[in-house]
Amino acid sequence: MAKRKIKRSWAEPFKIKMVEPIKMTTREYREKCAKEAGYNTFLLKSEDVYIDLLTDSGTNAMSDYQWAGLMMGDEAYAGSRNFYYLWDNIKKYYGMPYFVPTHQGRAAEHIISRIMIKPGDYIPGNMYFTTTRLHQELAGGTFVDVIIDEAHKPQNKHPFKGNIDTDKLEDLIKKVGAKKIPYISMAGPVNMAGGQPFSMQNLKEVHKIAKKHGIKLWFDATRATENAYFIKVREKGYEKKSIEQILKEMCGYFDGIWVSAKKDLMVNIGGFLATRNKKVYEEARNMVVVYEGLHTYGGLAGRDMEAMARGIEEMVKYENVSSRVGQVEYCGKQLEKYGVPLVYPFGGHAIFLDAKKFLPHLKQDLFPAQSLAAEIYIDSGVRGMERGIVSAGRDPKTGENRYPKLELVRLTFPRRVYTQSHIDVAVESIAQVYQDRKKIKGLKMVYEPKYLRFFQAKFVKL
Ligand code: P61
Repeated sequence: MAKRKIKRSWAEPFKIKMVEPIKMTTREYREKCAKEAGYNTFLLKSEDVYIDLLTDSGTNAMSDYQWAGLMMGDEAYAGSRNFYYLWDNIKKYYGMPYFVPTHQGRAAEHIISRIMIKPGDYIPGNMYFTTTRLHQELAGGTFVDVIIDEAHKPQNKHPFKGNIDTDKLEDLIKKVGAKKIPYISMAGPVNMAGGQPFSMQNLKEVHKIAKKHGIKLWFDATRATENAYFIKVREKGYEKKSIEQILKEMCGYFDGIWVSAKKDLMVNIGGFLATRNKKVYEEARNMVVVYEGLHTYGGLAGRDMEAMARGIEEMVKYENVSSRVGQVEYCGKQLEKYGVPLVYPFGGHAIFLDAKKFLPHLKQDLFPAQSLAAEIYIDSGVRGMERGIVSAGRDPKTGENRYPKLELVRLTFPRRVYTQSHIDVAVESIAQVYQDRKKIKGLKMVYEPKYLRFFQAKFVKL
């Protein structure tokens, strides 16, 4: 008998020690919940959600090592032991000498934007992120998207769709002058583009341009280990390097970083900024006492900083990143079998449904992605998030709606939380909604808050 090639599967590098029961609900019940929430998945009660793929932010399962660390919290107002341990790990793994803790990522964005940006400045970046851009705008700056065109095309399979288009960057510098650009803002992987990474090659080119013009380069390193993973598996010359080495090399090109620790670090709360620039550090260290708390806790408890420090040690482990990205890929491959339109390549933290292609009969003003996220919830209790016209908000100068090219629903995977069967259930639900897509008629917005409207906007069905 001829020998068959036997498939060798991978599995998660952990086992489950404690479980959290989740509520099973009926379609009728979920219809009522969705209506009450104004068809906004951010306004649903979590207990009415079955499988929560809203975000991977603060929703991760901590390890026993992290939980044990919570008991080691040094809750002194000043000089907590946990702060120094976290600082040591930030130096060791991100290679930045100075650090300021904050309660979460946007607090670090606030402080950096206030320090670096003057009214009238321009901040080029590889696609906007909601909170990042808002803080840049509130500081008087204008964000300019300089990501490569491929990032705006869901079907394009470029392996590094998070790359900056260096021609676009040079053009902006020529147009407004280097003095009006306080820093280039680079995120990796790019959340709104579908979790798409930048390459080390691109980073080196951007760094060269920044240096030539005397412009600073800052990194949104919120999911940096996923970017490092993609460099390892997709970029020539990095196959044999560890996540730890690649992360260090990436950070080496930046003047500073900001991080929402609620992602890579696998904690429920936390953030920080870190830099090699002493002057920026001193300003940030001073500003944090106004908005967050003393510079040795920045709005966090000592125990939170301990869990972050331990999370850093876990996040760089290859099997932790590869199993996470592997789970995302598994979901994408299953959805593909049903012909569901997706963003390619599959991202690091989430699968993105292409709502424009999913619901071609709905114009963008009828909020296709918002409608789709609501329908998926109603079908099965699976919660995703709109990433389209609602998230893009209005232009602060004209007050007009922005019409992003990408109109997406994000299904995001909390780290170490859901099993393959949960994914199968989510996939089957989305396949069902896809089959019944013609029944979806769109939504009308009836309440719109001023800032980050997607969090609290309300809709009614048409
Ligand atoms: C998320 F719908 N992300 O992806 P904070 N940078 C980056 C992030 O992904 C990020 C922050 C900075 C969230 C939470 C969230 O429009 C939204 O700790 C790349 O959340 O303050 C957060 O970090 C901010 C969801 C944020 C959203 C904004 O789910």
